[in-house]
Amino acid sequence: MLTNFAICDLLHIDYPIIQGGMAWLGTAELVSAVSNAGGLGVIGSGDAPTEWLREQIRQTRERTDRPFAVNIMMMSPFLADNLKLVVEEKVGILTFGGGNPGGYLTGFKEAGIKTMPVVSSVALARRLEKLGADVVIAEGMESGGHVGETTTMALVPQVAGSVKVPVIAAGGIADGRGLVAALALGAQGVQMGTRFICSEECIAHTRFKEQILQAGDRATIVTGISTGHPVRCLENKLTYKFMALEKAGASKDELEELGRGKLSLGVMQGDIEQGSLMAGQIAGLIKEIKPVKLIIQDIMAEAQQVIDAMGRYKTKG
Ligand code: TUI
Repeated sequence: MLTNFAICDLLHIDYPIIQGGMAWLGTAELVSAVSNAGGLGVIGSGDAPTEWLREQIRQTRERTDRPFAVNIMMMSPFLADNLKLVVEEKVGILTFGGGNPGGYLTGFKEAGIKTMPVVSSVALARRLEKLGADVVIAEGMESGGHVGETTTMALVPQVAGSVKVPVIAAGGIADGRGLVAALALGAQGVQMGTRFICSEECIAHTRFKEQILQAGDRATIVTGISTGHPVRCLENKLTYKFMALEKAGASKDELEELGRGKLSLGVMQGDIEQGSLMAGQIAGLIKEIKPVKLIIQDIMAEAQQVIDAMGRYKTKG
């Protein structure tokens, strides 16, 4: 069994596998399953109201004694109240997405909370390390949802070479090969979103999970580049409409209006044509819905096999 991951000692987890903090889907069901299986479950607060977040924290604590985290989405209309709540609730670990949490990191450090911002550039990784981030999650543009411009393959080694804190790789990872590749690039572990959507415990609508299982390598597309909020989703009627409007020079307001409420329509209500199906490029690799525990065990076992097989490249004699 692979061992000696510094990130596991830091976060008090068994395996260097973190669940992406997905809005709507990072609920107590998935979070507790990931944490109980030895990874780090992450509640995805998205743009949900603070009371929803309080309830998810409470339910997660009922279901697990293991460490878990909350993802703070920086564009949330409830940002200020969510930040207050996680301190009040003494949540031990936070991840951040969709914006720069730099101004808040010192405060969390003083409150004894570990912080793991998601970054898509070396510059931001460096800045946030200086401000006290305990870990940085380097997320490539293969990811689902809000994305940067650099691939995981190029971003992770550059971030790992630029900061002293542990780096977690995210974007395009769903199996043991991806974990080993991330380690080879200088990361200490991985964060995965799309792989965990196709778990038994994830509350996503079955039609959304099936769309991921049926996806090929070119199933996703990035829309919203003109609005400054590029988002990767499975291609469907909504993304075609969005692209057509963008091409026609629609205003930011019009495009934002088209996107409103579409994530829950897709991932919760299962409207696979008109809803937003945020998923990463690795969707094409995922062929089975499995229990979270098996997902994590299979990844760790495959990573071990891959590392053992690498021995054949050693020089003889
Ligand atoms: O944040 C994500 N993925 C996301 S956020 C999102 S938005 C949303 N979700 C649900 C409901 C409503 C809205 C969907 N998917 N990944 C982490 C990530 N963060 N990727 C890139 C960034 C990022 C972007 C800009 C981090 C920092 C940043 O700062 C800009 C600056 O100020 O330099």
